[in-house]
Amino acid sequence: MSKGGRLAVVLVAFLVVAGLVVFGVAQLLVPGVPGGVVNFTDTQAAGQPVHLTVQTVGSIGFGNHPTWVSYLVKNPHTGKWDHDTSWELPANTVIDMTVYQYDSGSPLRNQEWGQVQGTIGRDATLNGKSFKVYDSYTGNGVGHTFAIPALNLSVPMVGVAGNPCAVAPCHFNSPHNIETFSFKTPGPGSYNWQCFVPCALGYLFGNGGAMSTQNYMGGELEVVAS
Ligand SMILES: [Cu+2]
Repeated sequence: MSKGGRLAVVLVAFLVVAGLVVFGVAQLLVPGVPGGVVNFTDTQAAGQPVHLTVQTVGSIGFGNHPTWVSYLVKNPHTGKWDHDTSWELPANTVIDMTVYQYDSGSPLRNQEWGQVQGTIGRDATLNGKSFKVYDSYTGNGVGHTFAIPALNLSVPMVGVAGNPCAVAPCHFNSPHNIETFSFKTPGPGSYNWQCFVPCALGYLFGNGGAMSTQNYMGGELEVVAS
């Protein structure tokens, strides 16, 4: 092969490798492809409370990021657990939320996150008992928060003891806490919800990865006129 030919081969090989590296890095930076939107607008008569059930898991166990913490939602139409964190809800309607918390916890860096805020009655229930604040230095600490910044709503998700379930959806035979609370949707609009506990293990300050990726530790409330 001529010198020019060899140079061309090396150049092409270099460009291919460089292209793959750029593509690989881009893949790491691009947030997960948003999933569908689970529709809760036609699950009950107009004006009646909407029942919204989610679970939090310590590791999703499937997909592109099997080790990531995540939320899942119970699809009201199929009864199945979907890995979608965008939910279409009717405006000005009470949402009765139930959270099955399957993840472990730890003391919070910011004790504010232990407070229940923005819910109807400014409280929540933990395994049937009402509470307004959870001291994360007790029990198994707090794993996550469910927070809607636009509504000043935040509820701590109390951690479980023992071996957290490793593959979602988790079932009642794994250790879990059940929390409930209610809030009222505002007028139509798109409102993000998220977890504020830096729970993305292995990322800078725990805030990358699952914390900043749709369908893991955050999502959207798509509130529509009812
Ligand atoms: Cu979290």
